[in-house]
Amino acid sequence: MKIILVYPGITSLGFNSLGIGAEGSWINHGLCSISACAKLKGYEVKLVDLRKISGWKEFKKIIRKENPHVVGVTMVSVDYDPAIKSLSCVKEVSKNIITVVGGPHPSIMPEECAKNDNIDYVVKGEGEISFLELLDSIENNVFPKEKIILGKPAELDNLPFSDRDLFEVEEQPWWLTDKKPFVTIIAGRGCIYNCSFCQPAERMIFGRRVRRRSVKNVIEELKLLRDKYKFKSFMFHDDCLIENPTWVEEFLIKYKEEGFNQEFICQGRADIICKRPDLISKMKQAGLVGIIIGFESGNQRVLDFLHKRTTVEQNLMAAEICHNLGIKIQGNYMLGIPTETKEEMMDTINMMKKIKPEVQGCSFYTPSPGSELFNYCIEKNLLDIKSHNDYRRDPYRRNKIKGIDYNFLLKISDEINNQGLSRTKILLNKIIYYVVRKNKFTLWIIKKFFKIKLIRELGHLIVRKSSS
Ligand code: B12
Repeated sequence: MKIILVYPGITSLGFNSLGIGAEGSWINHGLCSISACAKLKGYEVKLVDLRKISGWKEFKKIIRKENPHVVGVTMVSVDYDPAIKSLSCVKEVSKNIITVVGGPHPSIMPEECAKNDNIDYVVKGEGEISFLELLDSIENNVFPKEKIILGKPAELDNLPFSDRDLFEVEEQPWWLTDKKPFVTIIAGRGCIYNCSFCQPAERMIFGRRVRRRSVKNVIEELKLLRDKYKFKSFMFHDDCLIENPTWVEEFLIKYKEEGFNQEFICQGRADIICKRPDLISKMKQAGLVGIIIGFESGNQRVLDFLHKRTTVEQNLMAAEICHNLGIKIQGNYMLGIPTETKEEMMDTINMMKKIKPEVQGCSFYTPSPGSELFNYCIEKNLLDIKSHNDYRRDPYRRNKIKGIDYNFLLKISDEINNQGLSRTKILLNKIIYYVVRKNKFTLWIIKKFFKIKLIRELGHLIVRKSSS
């Protein structure tokens, strides 16, 4: 039986964007994992990466040529529109192809997906076991009556490693390292924290119990990646790798024992860094070069409103610890949070000026389906999002939250985003936003003729100015 998986992540960069910066080159571990399981069971699996093709005409041509039995589409809320379009194209080619959706958005909003006639099945939650069971029954001509299928949580160490060959792309280094080859890895599922801008989305996907692979299992995958890709740097995709210091300490010992000295990056929290500077120092000795920290706000009332459970003092101290250890920081923070005043926003700007992260992760708060704060915005009638497309992080989309002065946000964020940039780079930034990203033809010329240099720069500048 032939299965086509679809990666629809073109909301920002569009078709023909494979290889452009991080966004054009990241792989999707959810698809890689279900692909590895399906291949292990003997199914033929191929990927259609929308970033690789020229448009819907080509998409339909591929589906027609491949003539799969099943098409499986992943989606986060931002990619809902291209994901749904791909499903209608599949059904236009043949109504007999069984379509299945899974991933964060279908896990959070299964009913919305189930209403769509072009979708036959919605997998809510983890896909490895349930998607395989569904494929087996389809192969035996048994079609489950229920459209929404509950995913069963997998025993992580029993899963095959991600099928990275599915994606025909070389992952590009995240901004905190430039060492190539670069790979990404994920050591666990879920997050123990309750930040209102994120949770309970992850519990809806992965269940209440946060799980982590054994150190042995992660090291085995890294050994394989070392043999196969000779990677020089890697990134842990986990929401907060350091939430389990015991695991990290065991990992560091084994990492060194197995002869690894490659650079790595992970996400962390200010409070843990302050509590365990010794751990961060050990991580640095093993290869940690950069850490992504969600500082979120420089105002304590706002931090408490977000249920972040950190303090402004911890934010400043954590940054100092990292700077002193020579670890680069990507400082993520948000502006335009519901209830936030202009003075409170300025507290954040002033905090970020003190923190001086190597990479500015400035976001204009975007309500994300599945989060407590999203529900709050609905309850209070604050949501100004008009279509799924508006969940994208394009800062020129200003209809996120009602009553926010987005011109003010742009002005104050520019103050730090442009800090340290030459006039030419600031100008380039403006050109990219006002012309290039609005004009597909210019983007095409850049992709075609300046592939390596400008595109890396383009990716970099996008991140420095993007909002969530
Ligand atoms: C790493 C990561 C990123 C990376 C890379 C993303 C990528 N494409 O690989 C970066 C930092 C760039 C990123 C960006 C964004 N991210 Co992000 N990210 C994550 C994170 C931390 C891990 C993703 C991961 O690899 N998970 C592990 C895999 C195994 O899980 P999975 O993908 O969910 O797949 C499983 C199931 O969902 C299911 N499944 C998935 N696909 C399919 C398909 C089928 C057919 C089936 C049957 C099953 C199935 O089976 C899989 C295996 O069990 C998650 C949180 C988390 N812990 O998962 C957030 C998360 C996915 N991100 C999120 C968001 C909001 C974003 C952004 C929109 C942020 C922004 N505004 O810029 C962008 C969107 C970019 C994009 N188009 O993908 C949200 C999505 C919520 C939502 N409502 O959709 C999450 C859930 C975090 C959160 N709780 O808010 N992200």
